[in-house]
Amino acid sequence: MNKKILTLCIIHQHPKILLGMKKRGHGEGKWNGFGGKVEQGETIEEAARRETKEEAGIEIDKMNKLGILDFEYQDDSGNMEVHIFCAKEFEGSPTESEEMKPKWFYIDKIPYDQMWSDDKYWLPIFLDGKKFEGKFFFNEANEIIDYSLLEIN
Ligand code: 8OG
Repeated sequence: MNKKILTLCIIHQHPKILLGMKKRGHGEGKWNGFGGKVEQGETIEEAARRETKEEAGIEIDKMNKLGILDFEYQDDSGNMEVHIFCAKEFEGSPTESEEMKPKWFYIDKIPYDQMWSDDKYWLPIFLDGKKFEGKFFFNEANEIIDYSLLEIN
C-alpha cells in the first residue's frame, strides 16, 4: 500500500507552543499541531502552510523541518510519513475552525495524556530545536508495539 504523506506544524514561541484540539475525524479529542495530507500539485511546505491557515487561521512564512516520522499500522488504515515543521513566527491571530480549537501551552504543561501516544517520545527533541527521524509501529488498538527514534545532527 502507498504511504500517505502528511504534514504537522507546531508553532514554538518559547516558553509556549500552540496546539489545537482536533474536533473531528482522525485524532478527534486530541491536542496536536496543525496539518494534514499533502495534495497533488503542492509541495510538502505548501501543504504545511495551507493546513495551518485552514485549521488555525494563521499564516506562516519561515519554518524549519525538524522531523520525519513513519507510522505503520497492522490494520488496513494505511501507513503514513509525517513531515514535522517548527515555525516561530506567524501572521494573524489563532482562530477556531471547524476542525481545530487552538490554545497555547507552556512547554512544562504539555497535555501528553491527551495527545497521540508517540508524541511524548519525539516532542521533547523537537522542543530542543533538534532534528529527528523515527518509525512507530501500532497495533489494532492504536498502541505502540515498537519504535525507533534517532536525533540527527
Ligand atoms: O488530514 P488529517 O486530519 O487526517 O491529518 C492528520 C494529522 O494528524 C496530520 O497533521 C498528521 C497528524 N498525525 C497523525 N498521526 C500522528 C501522531 O501519531 N502524532 C501526531 N502528533 N500527529 C499525528 O496522523
